[in-house]
Amino acid sequence: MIKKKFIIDTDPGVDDSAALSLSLYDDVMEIVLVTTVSGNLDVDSVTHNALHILEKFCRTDIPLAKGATKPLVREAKDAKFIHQNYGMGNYIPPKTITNKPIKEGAVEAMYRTIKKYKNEISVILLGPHTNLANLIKAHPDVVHMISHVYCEGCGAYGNKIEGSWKHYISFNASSDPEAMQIVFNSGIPITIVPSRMGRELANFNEKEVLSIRDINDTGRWIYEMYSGYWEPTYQDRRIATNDTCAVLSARFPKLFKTKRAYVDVNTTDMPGKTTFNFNKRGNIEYVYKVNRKKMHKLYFEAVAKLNRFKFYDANPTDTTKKESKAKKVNKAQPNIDTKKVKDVKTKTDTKKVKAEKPATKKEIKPAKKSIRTKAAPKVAKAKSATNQKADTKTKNKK
Ligand SMILES: [Ca+2]
Repeated sequence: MIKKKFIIDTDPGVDDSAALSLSLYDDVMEIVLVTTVSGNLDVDSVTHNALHILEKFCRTDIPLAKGATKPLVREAKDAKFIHQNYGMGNYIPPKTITNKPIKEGAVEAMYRTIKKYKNEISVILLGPHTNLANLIKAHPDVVHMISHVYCEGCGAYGNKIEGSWKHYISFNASSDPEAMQIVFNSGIPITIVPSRMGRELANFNEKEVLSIRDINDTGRWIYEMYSGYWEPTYQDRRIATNDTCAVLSARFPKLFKTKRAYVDVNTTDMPGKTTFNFNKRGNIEYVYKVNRKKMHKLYFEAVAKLNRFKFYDANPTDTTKKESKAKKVNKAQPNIDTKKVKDVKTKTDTKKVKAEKPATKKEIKPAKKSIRTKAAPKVAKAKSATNQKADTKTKNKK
């Protein structure tokens, strides 16, 4: 099967970490480059996290280039209040890793790679758009060489908070609106997965998160990250899957329904506010609907595929006991057992969840298709030491 080539630009980030890991052994996606950008944490921290993920999943063959240390014209801000101090929820990445970034910076590495695979590469932006904007500024010809851009953030209809509708300004948009404006006006075909998709239409509830934990060690790792990443402003416990949806929109476009638009990004009085002008000739595919059941099934299958990787010495779930009986596989040359993928239950096993010791509050801390057009005409996220802090900051942000 011929794979489609992708560059993933990211700032891990809980959701970024899950999204990146699920793309590493996909049958269709070939990740040719990972670039990092200042966003959820400073660029050194997110680079460390991304390198750790590639190392953990035996994909140090994928080059990683470090990108922008700050937005185009603004000071960098972070989202530790939801992604936690190390950016990976309740999971603490090791201090020491052996994987290293390449010497080239993100802009030059992207340009070289995109030129090498002219019109074959799609770029998935999971953080602020700084790197791609810098690339377009430095090498304007690149806009004719990129097949497609998939990104997460923004919203066309605002956000309902505490009973009233407010303009929705997502973290990625407000962090570097000038960069986002350059990308959206570039004429490159773009798919936008609005934040509402991951939060309200394709989110995981608490029971589903527990089911992810029980798939395998990778699921337990994702659970540990998620357990420090409950979405604020909602009364129930839910995990937003924004970045994962952005990757899935590239991998499984039929899962989502889109409509075309032009979009303008405010860079003055409400930085990051996006205004959509729905128009059949627009260069933006705005994602407004998802097949939630199928999306969750594909997610579970992708996690199950990563069952050769160990994050923990012991696993408390029955699932792991079964896995321990599985044949040992050389970690350096991971072998995907597709049979096992089929065996994995993709729906919540209610009996099993009930049979296990229920997670205590302490365990699950809430603390925490396209056309190329000419340039478009004019037309937040993540919990810290306490819930209160997170909620307050979030409200202030919105
Ligand atoms: Ca991100």
